[in-house]
Amino acid sequence: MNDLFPSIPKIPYEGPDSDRELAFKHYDPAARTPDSPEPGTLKECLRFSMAFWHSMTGTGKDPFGDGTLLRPWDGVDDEMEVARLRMRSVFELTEKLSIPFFCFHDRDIAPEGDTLRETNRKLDEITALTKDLMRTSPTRVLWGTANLFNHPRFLHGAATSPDPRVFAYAAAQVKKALEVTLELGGQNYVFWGGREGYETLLNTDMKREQDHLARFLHMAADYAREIGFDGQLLIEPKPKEPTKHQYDSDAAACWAFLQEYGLSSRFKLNIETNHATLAGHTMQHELRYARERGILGSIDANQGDELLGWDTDQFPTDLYMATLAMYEVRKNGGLHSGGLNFDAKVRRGSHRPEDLAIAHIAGMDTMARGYKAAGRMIADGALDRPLAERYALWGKGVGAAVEAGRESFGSLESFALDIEDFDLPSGGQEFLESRVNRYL
Ligand code: XUL
Ligand code: CO
Repeated sequence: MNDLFPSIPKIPYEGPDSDRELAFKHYDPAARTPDSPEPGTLKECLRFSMAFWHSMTGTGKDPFGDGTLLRPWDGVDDEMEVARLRMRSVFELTEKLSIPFFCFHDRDIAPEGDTLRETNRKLDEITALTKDLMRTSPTRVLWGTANLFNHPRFLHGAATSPDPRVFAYAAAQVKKALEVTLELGGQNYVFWGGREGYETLLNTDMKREQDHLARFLHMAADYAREIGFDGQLLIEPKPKEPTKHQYDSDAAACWAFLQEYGLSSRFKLNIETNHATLAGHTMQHELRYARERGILGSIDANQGDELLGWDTDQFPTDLYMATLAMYEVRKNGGLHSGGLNFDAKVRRGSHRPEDLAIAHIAGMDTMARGYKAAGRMIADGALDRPLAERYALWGKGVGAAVEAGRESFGSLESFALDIEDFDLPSGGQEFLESRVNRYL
């Protein structure tokens, strides 16, 4: 392990009574939860991941002010040396924090050159360094992706650009990013369509752009097969920002898109909390929707602010949200090849290197606590029992006949004409809400 962050030690688990900044209170990486329906330690079940972009390339810059974050590469001019220091840092910090994975965009880990050829050469150099670091480190890649939104060439979109040369460039970039992800043993590959949407319909052929996006994703899936990348392909829904409207706006829109274009067997979803908030959904809604369709692939664990209309990407500390999100994960039989990637950045005022560790500790403790609470809720049938009762009438009589497809409007009219009293039970919402609180 390097020592680029000397103020951050290997983080110990000290238990819920600890009040130390640099200690876990709920995430004991080696512990097996007794109520776990999934096998493995907490580290194996929660599959935490550090996001290279926020943690390594973030500076604290915002539209109103310059960067504030103190990092070991401050003052280093050679951009390849900065890239090397950042890659070493991600290995050092993930090991110190018992985080088994990291995620990256191609352009996070290596800078762009003047041509794609030169950019790829720089990327190859950092890929070789990464493989080298993996030889002595347990840290692995959860997913890779291509940054198809930063450079001005993508100002009208990438796969949905009106210019086919940009489409071609994006294809070449994803081709390379898939190769790098495969070479680094990445378990998934993510598509987030940052600029795949529109600013105004006045200049947009929406159907044509969506056809192009689907064609692009088919080619990506074909190429993944060609090179033997059998990791999960994931679409990451987000409704807006940077565009006014993004085509992969929420889980339901993605599901419709994947089905319409024959992509649903190869793609699942990477659901992000702050994106759910921007879409006007709870995280639980997005996860439930994906889970029930068998397309819950992975999670970008963060949280937004209900009072702000943009993607604040805060570390998740909302225990209520975490518990209900982990409820869906555990109902999904765990995260499988996905993980909990902290697509989150420290606040601009949290500028010390230690704050980066403390933020991850806060997020990991929150998700671990939610995971344990959800496990107890499931073991007790806290929500399952009332749910089964609520729908019990569908298990017999006319309900069972409707579900079996044996009724028609005519037969139901005969059944309904003489009903006098429905005698409906309470929905029990307040009781269930207070019951959930008992598990927090
Ligand atoms: C942007 C976002 C991305 C994706 C990867 O809101 O979440 O960082 O996770 O491109
Ligand atoms: Co994300």
